[in-house]
Amino acid sequence: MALKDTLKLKIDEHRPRITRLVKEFGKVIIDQVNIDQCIGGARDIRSLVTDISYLDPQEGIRFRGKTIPETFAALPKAKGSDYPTVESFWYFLLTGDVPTQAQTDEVIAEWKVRQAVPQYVFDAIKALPLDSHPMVMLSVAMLAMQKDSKFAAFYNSGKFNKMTAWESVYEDASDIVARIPIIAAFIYNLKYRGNKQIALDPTLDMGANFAHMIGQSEEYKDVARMYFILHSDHESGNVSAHTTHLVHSALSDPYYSYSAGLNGLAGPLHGLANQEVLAWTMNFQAKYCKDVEPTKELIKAALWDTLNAGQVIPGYGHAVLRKTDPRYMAQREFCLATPGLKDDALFKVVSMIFEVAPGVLTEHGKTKNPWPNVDAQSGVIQYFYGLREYDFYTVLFGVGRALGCMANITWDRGLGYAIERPKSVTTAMLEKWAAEGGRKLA
Ligand code: HAX
Repeated sequence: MALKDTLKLKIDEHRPRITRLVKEFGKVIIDQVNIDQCIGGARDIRSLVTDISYLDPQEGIRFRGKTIPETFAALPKAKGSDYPTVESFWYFLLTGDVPTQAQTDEVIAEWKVRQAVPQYVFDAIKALPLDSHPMVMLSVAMLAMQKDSKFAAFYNSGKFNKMTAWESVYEDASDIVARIPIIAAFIYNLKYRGNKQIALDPTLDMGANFAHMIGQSEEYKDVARMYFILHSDHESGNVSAHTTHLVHSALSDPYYSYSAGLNGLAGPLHGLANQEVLAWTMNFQAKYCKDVEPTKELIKAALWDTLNAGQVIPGYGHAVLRKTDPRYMAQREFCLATPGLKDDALFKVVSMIFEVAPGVLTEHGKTKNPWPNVDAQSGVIQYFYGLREYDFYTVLFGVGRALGCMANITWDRGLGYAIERPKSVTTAMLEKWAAEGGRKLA
């Protein structure tokens, strides 16, 4: 059965569960909110629902119930590779089912049709100053495509219907995930390769074609597949996923929604941390290792200098995780298993930071999680394969994150989730409730 038909069945099956929860159990309490959470970024408040992925603080991410190794093991592999195709992962994220090879091939074929990026998108990118950040280019490209949104057209058609609205979200979402690697490759070639563009290869899967379009090696095809899958989804509360969900909850179409999500991803406390990690490591080498080899002592000194300057150690800490991010470990294992990479000088420095930073952060005593997150490792791999322009790394993250954000908003519409609108209070109200020992609940 085609992906969209399977999805329809799944959504139809799921709807009664949501209806029953709201009708029969709507007033059941599942969490409470304190002043810390109210002032401190709504941390840990259980107020979002998604079945696409779940983040356990100790275990890390599960996609549709599967850990990262289980996900990689279960999905059909790309031709001649040990890694799954991104297309099979998309099917899995959307439906929760591991696709067969035939179902995967159907998605690959479907994306080939969808991936034709209109010329005006490239023109919009080119109209920007070349020294614009590549995330600006990606976000502008996303917005430029809005004019052809199928969801917006459906909304404006006068036939808008809540029950079928998800179908046009699915159409836009699929166009976005198929096109975004093509746009990213265009930005890369425009910005760093003197606009020497490479035509897409219609015989390749998404990851392999991205590698081809940025002039990369055969081995990089697996890097792209792994990278896009690892960065796809991290449940709903992170800034990029939450922003995409929030904007779409106003029935803004997927282009508006993901452009907004990308703008959130571009923050240094979120997706831009991968660029920051490389910048930190390069600065460290330039400043502390002019005439000497990097050592743990030098790294420790540099980490303390960063902390004492009131800055964060990029790539470390997490709002939910309380252990080393399994996305970090998956990339580290890739490095250890790749000839050349495991002996790479930059990998060695990053490994030394891994040995030292958790102790330093623990001694510093502020962060709740001193362990590395996904961004601490990802730049090393890109750098090794020759992607040395590290302000591009968040664009790679954005290509992967599109999969999770688009799967989520397709389901948001399928299940008819409401416009998001939390309630504000004033500081004086908090002070009053603090003095009274808590707000009196009716
Ligand atoms: N270095 C220094 N201080 C840190 C820190 C780090 N890596 N991580 C947390 N802290 C500090 C916080 O700034 C905060 O200090 P204040 O009390 O002075 O405000 C304190 O420790 C408590 O923070 P927390 O509760 O442990 O962490 P938060 O949930 O508030 O923030 C962050 C989570 C990821 C934003 C944070 O750990 C951080 O800034 N890390 C560095 C940037 C980074 O790597 N971001 C990427 C995260 C993963 C991701 O989204 N990838 O896209």
